[in-house]
Amino acid sequence: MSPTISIIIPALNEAESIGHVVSEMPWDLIAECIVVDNGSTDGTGAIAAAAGARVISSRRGYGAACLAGSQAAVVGSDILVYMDGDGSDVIADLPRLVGPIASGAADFLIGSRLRGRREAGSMLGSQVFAGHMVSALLNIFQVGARKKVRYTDMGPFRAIRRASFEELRMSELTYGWNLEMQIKAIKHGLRVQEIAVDYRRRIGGTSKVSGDVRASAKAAIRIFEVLFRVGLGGAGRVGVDRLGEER
Ligand SMILES: Nc1nc2c(ncn2[C@@H]2O[C@H](COP(=O)(O)OP(=O)(O)O)[C@@H](O)[C@H]2O)c(=O)[nH]1
Ligand SMILES: [Mg+2]
Repeated sequence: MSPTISIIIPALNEAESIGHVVSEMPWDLIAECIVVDNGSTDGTGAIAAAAGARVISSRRGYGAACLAGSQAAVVGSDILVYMDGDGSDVIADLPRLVGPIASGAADFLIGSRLRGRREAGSMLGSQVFAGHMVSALLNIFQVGARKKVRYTDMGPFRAIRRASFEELRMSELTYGWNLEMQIKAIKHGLRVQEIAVDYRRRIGGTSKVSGDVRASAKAAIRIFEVLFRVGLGGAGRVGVDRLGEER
């Protein structure tokens, strides 16, 4: 029996791309496409709905949007898939991303843009560097572990078994969300696989993170914070004090 898949797309002011992203959905493979819009001022939500998505809203923040989308997934959905709303991720990679979960071979699949083909200008040098640095640090955290998980990226296009997702008790509401999931996946002993995915430049609009020096610095700080806080143990209280404001 084929699994039930929910696609979750956080989208903030992505009017130029969201219609295209939603209309490209392989509807025969998925149960639903949830677009989480928390404060767009450009009609992103209406465009997404017209293209066939279920649109919901959430608190502000990338992680908050991902969490709200996960909680809104239909009852009976087995696999949660996350991707961005700016057209950078390539939906043709979906079957490779969910296949190992569907077959029972893995619990969490992450698409690595570093292993895949990247359109020129789609990722900044600093993002590539951050991926390498985080993976090096996570290797150090895993010294002595019997089976190591090797990540090369913190990419947004990823799939997780819903039961495993619930076990992780995700709570980071900012851009640290992706890394929190990766670290907790290691800590909970999930069967993790990384596959190569392609990555394109955003279709239009502006980046909320990598295109802006201040936002990038904030995201980098969040990522380090998550790396040390979740990586070194205190996973229980993650995020409670940062509801609301941050991305
Ligand atoms: N709902 C929601 N989506 C967000 C927020 N911040 C970013 N996003 C979305 O998250 C995705 C990644 O953001 P993007 O600006 O492309 O980051 P970059 O790819 O790292 O430059 C895009 O689909 C954004 O629209 C937010 O605060 N709320
Ligand atoms: Mg982007």
